[in-house]
Amino acid sequence: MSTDNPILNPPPRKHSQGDFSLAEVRLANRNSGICLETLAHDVTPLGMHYLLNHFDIPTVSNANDWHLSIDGAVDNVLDLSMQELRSLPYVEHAVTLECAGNGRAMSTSRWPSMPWLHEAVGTSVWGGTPLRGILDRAGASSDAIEWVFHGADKGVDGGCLHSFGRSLTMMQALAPEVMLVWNMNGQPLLPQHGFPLRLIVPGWYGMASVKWLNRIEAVTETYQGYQQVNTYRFRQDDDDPGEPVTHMRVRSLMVPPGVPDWSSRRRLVEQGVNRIMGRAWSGNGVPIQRVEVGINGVWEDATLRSAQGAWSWTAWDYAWQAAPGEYEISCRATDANGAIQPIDVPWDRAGFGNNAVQKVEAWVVDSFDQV
Ligand SMILES: Nc1nc2c(c(=O)[nH]1)N[C@H]1C(S)=C(S)[C@@H](COP(=O)(O)O)O[C@H]1N2
Ligand SMILES: [Mo]
Repeated sequence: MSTDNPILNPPPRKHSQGDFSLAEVRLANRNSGICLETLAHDVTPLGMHYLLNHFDIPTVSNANDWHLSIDGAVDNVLDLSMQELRSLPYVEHAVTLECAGNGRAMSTSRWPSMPWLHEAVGTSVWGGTPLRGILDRAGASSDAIEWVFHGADKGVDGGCLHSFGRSLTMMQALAPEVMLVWNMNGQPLLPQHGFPLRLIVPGWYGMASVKWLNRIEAVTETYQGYQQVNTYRFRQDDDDPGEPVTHMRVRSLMVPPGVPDWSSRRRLVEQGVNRIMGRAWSGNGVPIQRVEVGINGVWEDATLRSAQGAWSWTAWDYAWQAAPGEYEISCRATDANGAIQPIDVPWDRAGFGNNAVQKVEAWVVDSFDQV
């Protein structure tokens, strides 16, 4: 293989500022975010959940041809068809997923990757079977320390050709909320969300929830896959060994009030009471304790509505008495551990974990009857 192949011998990646590159726009067209107005739904409508696909979506025309193998350091190697999986105990849970790169494009110095603003989040009712039952059946050998989840999609990142794979420690994988799923909001998974089978790891950033899952492998040494060790680490700079990205950080988003200006997405609002609503969530099953709404930097408490379950976002709302003028509207959540969203973007080399507050620009007018 020639050494000047730019895919296998890529130049070092560089941060950028200002205008988005063609490569960023290309990624943004493949990986959609939610439309913020769908935050009004408890469950994100099917097809409107955000998407993050590193490589190509595998072509799977018949779920009945799919197999999941469970092998490596196990007592019983298993090879399960979708029919066999569907005969296992069925559970459904509403789970909020968020991409670890959500907010990346808000950094002044951007890592060349998917340029998310705020909308890489969604909540679905995932249906399938608890992972634990299957892992117990396979039985990890006494020297096994991790389970590796392999997806069917393959591609290159940082010069490394690999299929998408992630690992969990034995303990993390045995958590009762971790699921193997084939349904999303009562329908079969859509192709882009992992049809016919994926993992869902509630409370974690999305990268842990491996799609197009076809192999679970017990390993006796820590998994060194690209998506485990080369990326998904919080790092200050290139030399920082960093810390693995795991659970979601506390965050909130609002449905922007009023109506949008088509291209800038700034909001035009009619004076009077405007109910601002949104969602807040944190990771690792930690509940939301408080949400505040900031109107030109003056913070007031929003009212929390009940959460749909331990792993799903909490609804909140706030009655804004809007008088004519120009506004910046923000929302900020605090979780039960006291973690609060920062106002400014926290620095991370690859733009992971940016949970800085959302800011919406709005102009309030007397009445829409004038227009
Ligand atoms: N096989 C595979 N699984 C994957 C990915 C991927 O590219 N390939 N992307 C991960 C990332 S980074 C996220 S944020 C979630 C996104 O899930 P969604 O597209 O269903 O929202 O899937 C995760 N699972
Ligand atoms: Mo992600």
